[in-house]
Amino acid sequence: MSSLTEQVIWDQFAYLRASLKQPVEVLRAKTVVFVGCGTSYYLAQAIAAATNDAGQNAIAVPAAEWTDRPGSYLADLEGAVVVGLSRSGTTTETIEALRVSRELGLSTIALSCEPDSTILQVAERGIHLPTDKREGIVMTVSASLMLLAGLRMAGVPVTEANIADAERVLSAISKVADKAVAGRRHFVTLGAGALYGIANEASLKLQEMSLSISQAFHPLEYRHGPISLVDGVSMIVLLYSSLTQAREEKVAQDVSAKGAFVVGIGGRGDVKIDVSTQGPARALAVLPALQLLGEKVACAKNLDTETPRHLTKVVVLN
Ligand code: F1P
Repeated sequence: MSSLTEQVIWDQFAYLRASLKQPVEVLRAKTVVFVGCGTSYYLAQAIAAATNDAGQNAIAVPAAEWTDRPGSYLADLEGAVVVGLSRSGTTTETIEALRVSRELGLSTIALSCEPDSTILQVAERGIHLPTDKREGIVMTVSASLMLLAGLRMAGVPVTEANIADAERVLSAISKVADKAVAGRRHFVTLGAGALYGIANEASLKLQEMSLSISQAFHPLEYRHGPISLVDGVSMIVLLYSSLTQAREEKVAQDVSAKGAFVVGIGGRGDVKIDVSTQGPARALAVLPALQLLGEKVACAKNLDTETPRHLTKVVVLN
């Protein structure tokens, strides 16, 4: 019997397809600043990279950092548009980041999965993305929804084919997850470009859902020190990019030779999951599978992801 968390992961595609019908504006400004917390910040990283790929200057900043020191991330604030991502729409730091942005005279947009949430009221413009009410503390379907909307705002054409690809990748990883997870206690996720934010999100899922020590890096960075941790209990998830696949496959060979079990998503590994989506939309094609991987590691450790340790659905600071 699968958990409610797993059922929500499997059932997310109807929500993704429905969201394709929602109008979104393609962002055009001197610079687009995506802000968020936790999962929403990592989605911001992926969306910002996709936005740059589409020819529009963009950065991703943790919400509290943008509130406290915007100048450390963008020297010239003039003409910037700030996009706040928040499933709940009530995360204190993200609300503050938008409020500060308005005080600075910047345009603001909010993405949220809660109707009429605070963030949608604070921002000048907002997009509500209806989500599965069964979703628990750990973000799954809402993360995919905000990523999809953000990619479309970047000007990335997300299609039914990409959503169907995400379903296939999810199904494929469900068939090999138990083999990949067995006996593994050290987890690493690697991704480049827009996939680096997804690697961070996958790592956060492993931390939140399965209480695993997990790290995320750019693939070619891994040899520069962190590789020292690889041994026979390492599982390394490599999110391949078509552009750099050959060099990434050499990283897979290096870590495999040191004892790691490599989950190759879009390329070579001890298990290889095919991905047909190319370009920045690949971030969406692989995200649901990575959500399930977190759930599978949690199951292997007999952990209930409906009650993740120390976490609440929203972080509200007083
Ligand atoms: C942000 C967040 C989540 C985290 C946990 C607490 O929420 O930090 O990323 O997984 O659920 O809240 P939100 O601003 O997107 O609602």
